[in-house]
Amino acid sequence: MTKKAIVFGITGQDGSHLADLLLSKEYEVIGVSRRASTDNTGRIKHILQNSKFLLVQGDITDAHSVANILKEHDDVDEIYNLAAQSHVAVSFKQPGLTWDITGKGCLNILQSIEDLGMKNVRFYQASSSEMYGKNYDTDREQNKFQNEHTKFLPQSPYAIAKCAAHHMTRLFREAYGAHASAGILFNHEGERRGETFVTRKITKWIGDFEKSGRDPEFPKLRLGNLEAFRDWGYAGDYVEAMWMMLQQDSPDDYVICTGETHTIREFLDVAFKHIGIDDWSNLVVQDPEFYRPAEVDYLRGDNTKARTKLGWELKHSFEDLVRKMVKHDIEN
Ligand code: NAP
Ligand code: F7E
Repeated sequence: MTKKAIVFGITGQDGSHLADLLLSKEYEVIGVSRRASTDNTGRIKHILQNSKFLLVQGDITDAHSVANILKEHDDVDEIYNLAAQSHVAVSFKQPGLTWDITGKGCLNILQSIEDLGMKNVRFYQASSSEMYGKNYDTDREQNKFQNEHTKFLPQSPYAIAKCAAHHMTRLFREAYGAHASAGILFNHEGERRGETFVTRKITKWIGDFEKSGRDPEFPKLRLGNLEAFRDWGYAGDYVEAMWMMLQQDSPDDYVICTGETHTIREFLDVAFKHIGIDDWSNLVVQDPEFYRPAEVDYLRGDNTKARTKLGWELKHSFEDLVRKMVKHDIEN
């Protein structure tokens, strides 16, 4: 029988990749997008005419809006909550909005599921490695890592809102028996990544610089802290893990990551090498505007549980990811 899924956050990076995956598995997909004064469907243009895809308008900060959508589609099998104000730096400037969307939005969906008695539906919450903030564990060789047992010590309004949503998901699982899982995803990137996240900001700049014919007058690339470590994977690989979590008999939480970590400086090295530049120091300016009031210095996940319990596999290496993004931004 055809399965049906609702995806909140359909217009985002992950929403668009997840929709592609679900449609390839013959799902009917109901994508929820909020009203915007300009077109926000750029990432899903290629599926708008698909007869198995339906775009509906809704906003997760509005409990009525969420309930109306769920009432109308109360026969769905799976609900994915990927909607968020997902930019960490923005969350320091707009903490209230971030709380309403990234924190309370999740509650609005979970409570609607419960109120409508949708006992058979499976729910996915997009949790984040940002929840670990300053914290990590260490292995026998004193290497730092985070896994499902590492305690959260969030460092931004975004991360605190994600912690609230994460615990709400766990609570609905324990209190009401909801089939509610959370993926604690480490940074994942790709050609569809928003242009103000650091990886895409770099690869987009390189693409534009190449298109300028390496014009010496081309404005320099302005970045903040280059020393933070991130565990970067490819978004297309990560949405498969989301789907796998909802195919399990029991709901649970899983860390999704590569297990490798690199600094922003290392990302710059690999990205610039791709266009034959070994020394990028005269092309990049460190600008205080892009430093955050509080930073997350080190993220490196341990994906053992996802690999062993879900059978999830990583398909793209760090080098593949950077190459793919640079190539895309040069060619498009
Ligand atoms: P993204 O590109 O920023 O997409 C966020 C989506 O949420 C967009 O579709 C956005 O719509 C939608 N949205 C924002 N506010 C909304 C509201 N009030 N009501 C309904 N929809 C709303 O984020 P992403 O990278 O795809 O990430 C997907 C999810 O995973 C997010 O929850 C993010 O916090 C989380 N996450 C991401 C990463 C990562 O590295 N990418 C890692 C861990 C967790 P508009 O297009 O209209 O703005
Ligand atoms: O920053 C540094 C910045 O904004 C990464 C979101 O998807 O992943 C993402 O959050 C690092 C930070 O991602 C610039 O200080 C330097 O140390 O690309 P980012 P993020 O904050 O790690 C997690 C897992 C999520 O859940 C989030 O939704 O790069 N950095 N210079 C900069 N960052 C930005 N954005 N811009 C700069 O110019």
